[in-house]
Amino acid sequence: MDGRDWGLFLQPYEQAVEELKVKLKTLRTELKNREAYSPMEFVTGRVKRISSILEKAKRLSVPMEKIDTGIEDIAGIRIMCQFVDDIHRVAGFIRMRKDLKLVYEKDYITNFKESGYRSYHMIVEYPVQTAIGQKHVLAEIQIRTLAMNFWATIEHSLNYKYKESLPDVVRARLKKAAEAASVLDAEMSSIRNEILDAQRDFEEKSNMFSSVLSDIQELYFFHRVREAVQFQLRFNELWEQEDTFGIRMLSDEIRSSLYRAKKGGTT
Ligand code: 0O2
Ligand code: 0O2
Repeated sequence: MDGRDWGLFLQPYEQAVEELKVKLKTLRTELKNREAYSPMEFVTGRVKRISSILEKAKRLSVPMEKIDTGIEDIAGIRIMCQFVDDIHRVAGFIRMRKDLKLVYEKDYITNFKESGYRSYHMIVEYPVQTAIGQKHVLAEIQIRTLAMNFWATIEHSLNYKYKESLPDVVRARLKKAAEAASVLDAEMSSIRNEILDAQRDFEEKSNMFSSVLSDIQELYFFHRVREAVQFQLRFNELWEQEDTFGIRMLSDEIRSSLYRAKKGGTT
């Protein structure tokens, strides 16, 4: 040990984690209010334990006086998302922020690790206001899906418990499990896209139907009663037959008729 006061050294990191957690949880709530769906499921954070800092410094040959620049994840934030696409949106929101500076990014989703580990990492520099002035600390923001988090949490605890004694066959099985989690993520994304497509389709149809009905109403307003009644009957018939294409054609016909009515022309 270098006789450092760890409490004082870690204080700005604790502050950074607390502040970033509040800010990112606020972003989550704001997105939920704005869009009824937040790309962030939940946010957690931690300051690295002293023993882990010392272990990592030794492994990366970082001298004690340089650990604040040599170890980038003393302050760590984790953001969990439902879908892989959400990860990229969240990364975009972080890049835009003016209260931190992006140092660099590591895409362990495209380039997953040998262990099977997948996550998106952003190393940021965050200014903390302390009693003796401003201090910039490094923080690592890990963004991952719930499936990636499920895998990483279990793998981390197994690795932590068994360290180097983890047999190769177990490592290989963990790697396979990571691939299964990735397949699950892809399947969930595809199901979601299908739902979104169906929703868009439904909304488009329902907008078209309402505009047809309001155009027919308008024809009455212009005293085109006979025409309006005929259009209404044709609409009812197509509706019964679930003939969306037919309704689309009818909609164009009603539009032209309404246009002529507005110009005061004849049918
Ligand atoms: P809410 O309103 O319940 O979401 P904290 O000390 O609470 O500021 P910290 O230290 O990161 O935050 O705590 P922790 O225990 O790691 O959990 C952080 C937040 O993530 C907590 O909510 C947990 O409820 C939530 N969380 C943890 N695991 C899961 C999970 O698997 N699914 C979901 N949906 N949420 C989870 P908060 O922050 O207390 O607020
Ligand atoms: P903690 O606090 O226990 O989570 P390194 O790859 O470690 O030599 P670097 O460049 O800092 O050095 O690492 P990296 O891989 O960019 O990010 C480090 C963090 O990512 C780790 O922190 C883990 O949280 C996570 N991580 C990276 N690889 C794996 C993996 O194979 N399995 C799991 N479960 N997590 C991983 P630490 O240091 O483990 O600290």
